[in-house]
Amino acid sequence: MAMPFLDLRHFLEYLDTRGELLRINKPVDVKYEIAAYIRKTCDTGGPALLFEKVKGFDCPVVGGVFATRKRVLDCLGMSEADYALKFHDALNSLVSPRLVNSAPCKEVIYKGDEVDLRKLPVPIFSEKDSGPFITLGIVRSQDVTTGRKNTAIYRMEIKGKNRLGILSQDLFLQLQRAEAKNEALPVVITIGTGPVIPIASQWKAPFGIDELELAGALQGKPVETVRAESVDLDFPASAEIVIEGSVLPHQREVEGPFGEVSGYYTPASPKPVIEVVAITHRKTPLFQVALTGKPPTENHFIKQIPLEATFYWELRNRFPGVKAVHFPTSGAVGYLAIIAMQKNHEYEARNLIATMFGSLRNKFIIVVDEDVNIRDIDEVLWAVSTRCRPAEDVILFPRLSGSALDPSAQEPGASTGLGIDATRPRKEAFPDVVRIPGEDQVTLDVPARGGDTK
Ligand SMILES: Cc1cc2nc3c(=O)[nH]c(=O)nc-3n(C[C@H](O)[C@H](O)[C@H](O)COP(=O)(O)O)c2cc1C
Ligand SMILES: [Mn+2]
Repeated sequence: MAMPFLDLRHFLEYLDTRGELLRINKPVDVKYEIAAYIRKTCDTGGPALLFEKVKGFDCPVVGGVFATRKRVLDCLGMSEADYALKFHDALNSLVSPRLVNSAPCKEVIYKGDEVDLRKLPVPIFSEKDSGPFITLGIVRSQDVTTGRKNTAIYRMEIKGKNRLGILSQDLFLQLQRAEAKNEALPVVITIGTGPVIPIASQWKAPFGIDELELAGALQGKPVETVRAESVDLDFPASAEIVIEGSVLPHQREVEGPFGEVSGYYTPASPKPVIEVVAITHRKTPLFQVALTGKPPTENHFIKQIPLEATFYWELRNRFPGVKAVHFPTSGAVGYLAIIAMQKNHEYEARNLIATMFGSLRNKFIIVVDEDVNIRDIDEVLWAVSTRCRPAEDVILFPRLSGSALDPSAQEPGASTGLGIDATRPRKEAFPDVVRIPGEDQVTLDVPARGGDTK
């Protein structure tokens, strides 16, 4: 049985044995060149990329690890057939992290004046980005009032030797609570952790629930954490590189623009600032990056499996007929949800749509019957075209709170929900789908031609 990988290096070794790790020996530039390579591998379903020589830096860069949906499943030790149920079980039995005493990411320690973020090979990704961004930093923080921890990926712009800008969600709520007490918010940023951790961090867990507990459950083993050097926090011990510091209270500095997950730039705007007080790393660390931009990118594939699985779990609790959930990359993994369900009541698909309007993934929701393959957009559009009566089955819900990054939003973070019920009515007779007896048994064995070796 496939096992989840607990460490990035082991996963890279595994990819190597499968011909899915390309070592790039030619010196590459952090400005655009690394991103261009990852763009190519995302567009072609290509290998993970190890940039062995980065111009001006000692530290190699790894990117494209999550450039395909299949690799995300592989690092979890899961398959298309079992991931939804495995997440379902994990979400029902979270596993707390386990503190250990030491970790290789403490082999080299820089503190105070020795700290210099500019020594890290942080790429500049897209043409109009305002500077280098850490795109695969796992940010861990703790609420000052409840003591509850949070783990998520947030983009961070390098703003000097010890300053970072940050765009965040739950962490921003924690910051506001710290600011109410005029306190800074300590954070630890880890780069190059075991691959299950970035995936688990995409669960939009209720505020106050630590996403590392899902990582532990998915791994079937607690995530090992170690104490930070300079702040009172623990963080994943598997990290390659660790950045410790605090979000400064009541300080905002302009951050951005940045080429985002929607496929468009988000404009510059004032954002919170992290002051870095320590950097630690392994003796020969790897700097891991993830491409963000027009779909499909790593950003989309990192989110896709955990979003589908966590929504499946949540929706199943209310609607036992839900069979599968898909967030296509064309919808930037969040703006378009397709759900297959077996209705137990005539209008249940509409209740399901109403529930989705209540989530943050509420822009376009298509509900189809369980006979439709929701991973096949053509089949979904066939169901919409033939099973939906627009006047009755299309539901608009204006002025919802939604994605902060949707370029079409009338105001930032505002959304109009559109639900399409493309399920057949239960009570009325609906024509049968055309089928030919024996169609599944036919195989077309095209005779091999001369010269073909396969
Ligand atoms: C590569 C990558 C980059 C991301 N960058 C950001 C970001 O800059 N800001 C943000 O709020 N969310 C970002 N996300 C999404 C969050 O990590 C995700 O929504 C997470 O569930 C938020 O956790 P939270 O609810 O604890 O804040 C990113 C996701 C990925 C995969
Ligand atoms: Mn959270």
